[in-house]
Amino acid sequence: MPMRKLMRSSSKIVLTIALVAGTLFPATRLANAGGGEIEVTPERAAACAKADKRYAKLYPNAPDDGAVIVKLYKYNFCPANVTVKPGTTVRWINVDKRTSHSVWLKDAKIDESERFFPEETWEYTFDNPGQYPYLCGPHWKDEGMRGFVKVQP
Ligand SMILES: [Cu+2]
Repeated sequence: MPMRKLMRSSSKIVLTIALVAGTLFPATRLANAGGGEIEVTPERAAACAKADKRYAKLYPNAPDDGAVIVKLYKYNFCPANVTVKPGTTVRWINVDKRTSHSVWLKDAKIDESERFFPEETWEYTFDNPGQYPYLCGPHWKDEGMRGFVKVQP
């Protein structure tokens, strides 16, 4: 086979492999392949800045009971990545206006939460060190709504 043709066909093979890999492992998954952390795009960071403002407005006098707060807003977990000590409760608060969400610690084989509506919460206490990627049941596939909890050793 002439070199040119060989090069062309091997680049086709590379493309095919990339396409297959893209099908098997969606982009978000590939982006997480390293440490499991969620990639925060500028768009998601901007949405989370709004989520913080909304949270502050909704709960101006929220007591600090040691729980780590993750807001759910416009198909984002805010912040998407949290690192906590063992025994920490993470409390997810829906600060959206209409949309209900869930928290699904699928890889840890923990049942998906009920769908919770704006200004409702769900929480979980992480006793064991490890990495806990999680999803929003209704929105992880199409909206890439995913989060990540790292529990320190
Ligand atoms: Cu959701």
